[in-house]
Amino acid sequence: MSVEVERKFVFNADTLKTLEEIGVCVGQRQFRDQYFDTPKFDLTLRDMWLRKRKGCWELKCPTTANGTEESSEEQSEAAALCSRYKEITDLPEIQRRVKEVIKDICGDTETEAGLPQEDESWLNEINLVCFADFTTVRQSFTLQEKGVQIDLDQADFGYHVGEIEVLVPEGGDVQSALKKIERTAGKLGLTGDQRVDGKMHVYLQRNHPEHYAKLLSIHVL
Ligand code: V4E
Repeated sequence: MSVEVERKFVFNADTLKTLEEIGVCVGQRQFRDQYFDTPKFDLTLRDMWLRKRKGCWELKCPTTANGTEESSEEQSEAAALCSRYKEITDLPEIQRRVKEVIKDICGDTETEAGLPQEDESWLNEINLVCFADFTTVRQSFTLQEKGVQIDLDQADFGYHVGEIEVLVPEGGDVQSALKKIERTAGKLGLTGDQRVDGKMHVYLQRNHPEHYAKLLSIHVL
């Protein structure tokens, strides 16, 4: 399991030019994301994001879900511009965590263990439905700074956003990841001191405005 530390940014033709000068384009790909939740949005209200991308399941959960306090360094200005999520890709572990939440709400449910990734029967069993479905064209870059990836995303619903991302093994050095991100932002000439909305912010705002408002009010978004 790893922790994804990332900072989103607004990009334009100048950012792309800078990136092409200081980085290496490592490819362009297109993928479809389908996000799932209960009809009452029990997962996303807990900041848990379950999705299927390219046939694989992924769950993003807050890193402080177990109540761990963050150090003052981790609450710095640079950190405030970044998000941190645990990324879980092991399907049985994803099912276990999702069921843990659902169980608290609807009581115990039984699902078949060891289902293949393509089998979606577990979704029906615990009443998960798709609430977001969109496709992204992503151009990825690396810089000399080790372990930093920069993605420029164009979503099919008319929103584009960049992200600087560093993956940290769980329990690893988040501080150093934040510093790498800050240095990279400097090289790209990013000046903003406000968090930039991700694709899901804009998707929910347009397609599920009430839920979006609720997530804002409880500070999930
Ligand atoms: C964690 C999260 C969501 C799930 C999607 O995460 P995101 O990083 O936006 O996905 P993507 O496709 O852009 O990047 P990849 O996963 O390929 O690296 S949707 C909302 N959140 C929470 C969240 C937040 N509170 N603030 C910011 C800036 N981003 C995400």
